[in-house]
Amino acid sequence: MDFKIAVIKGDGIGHEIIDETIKILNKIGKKYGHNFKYTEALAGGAAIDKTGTALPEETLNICRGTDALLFGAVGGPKWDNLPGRDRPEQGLLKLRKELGLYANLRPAVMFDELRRSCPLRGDIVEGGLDILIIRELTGGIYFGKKYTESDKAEDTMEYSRHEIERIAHIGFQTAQKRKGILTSVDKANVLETSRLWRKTFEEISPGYPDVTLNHMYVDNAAMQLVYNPKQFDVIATENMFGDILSDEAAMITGSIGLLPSAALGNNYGMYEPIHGSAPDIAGQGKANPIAAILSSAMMLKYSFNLPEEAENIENAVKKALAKGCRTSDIAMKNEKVSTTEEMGDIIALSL
Ligand code: GGG
Repeated sequence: MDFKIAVIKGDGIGHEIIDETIKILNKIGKKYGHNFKYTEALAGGAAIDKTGTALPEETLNICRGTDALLFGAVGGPKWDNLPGRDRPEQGLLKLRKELGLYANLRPAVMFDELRRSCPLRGDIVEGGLDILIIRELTGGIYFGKKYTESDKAEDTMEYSRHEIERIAHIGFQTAQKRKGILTSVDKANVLETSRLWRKTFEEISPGYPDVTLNHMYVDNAAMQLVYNPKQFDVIATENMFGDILSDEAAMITGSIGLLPSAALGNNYGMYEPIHGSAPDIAGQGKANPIAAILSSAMMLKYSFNLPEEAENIENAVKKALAKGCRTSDIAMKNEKVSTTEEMGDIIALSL
């Protein structure tokens, strides 16, 4: 089959990790007889440099003409203080909004292959870890009204019932397919938006009698993720809380370089690692391509309905880890460190 994929490498390590991901997709295409046709587009800092804006109209047109979007990462100090210009991150936010990608699935899975050697928590998380964080992606404080003057700045958190309802349904339906436990994370003891969030989840809950709904304040959830991560199965939360909690969950599984994501709307999907552009290691072959490669597996599953091909990629990642391949973020002290390209090669050989 033929599939059209928009590719935005973005900034920093975005290039290296997406190059490895395309290597894997091409091999999968060959193996299963699919033709993946890529069209590159610009967003973020690279787009600011070339066009003056973080999300050129042409990029949106390219995405709209494709079946799915593979995204690397955006941002970097070079674009931090450009007066009167977009920041690179605004390009990513606008892209999600324009394409209607409101549901962000962020699985945090600890690989058995890393459990014993994980630099952080592998030793204490017995029996593995498999959490799915669902982050609302097109509302909240990232999209509310903003205001800045020299000595004052404001960001506004806004949510409509409709925005909460649609993400709540995704949360309940996802929990139904897993263990039937949904934890809704908010800050309802302080925020009005969180009170509406909690009320809406409560109202929807009777429609899903097979799902147990729990509520947790975000500060407690941050603590519980470190203290006892295995109590969670599906977490549904608003935009900023989900951004923060998924980075935290990533470190419990070993590295932020391992976590993929799918940003889904009603008829389009964008797939990106949850990590940013890591300008400090860009261009040095140090980035871990696994998060991006696993994001492409999510693309095969959710946008192209190719579950077998997706599983092939997931298994190849596990095999590469079982063979001892480690980029620097997941290597123990005396372990050999592989480059981004070497990790991509070993995964490709394991397909
Ligand atoms: N691949 C994710 C990425 O580039 N992250 C940088 C960023 O803009 N993060 C903000 C967000 O995800 O909302």
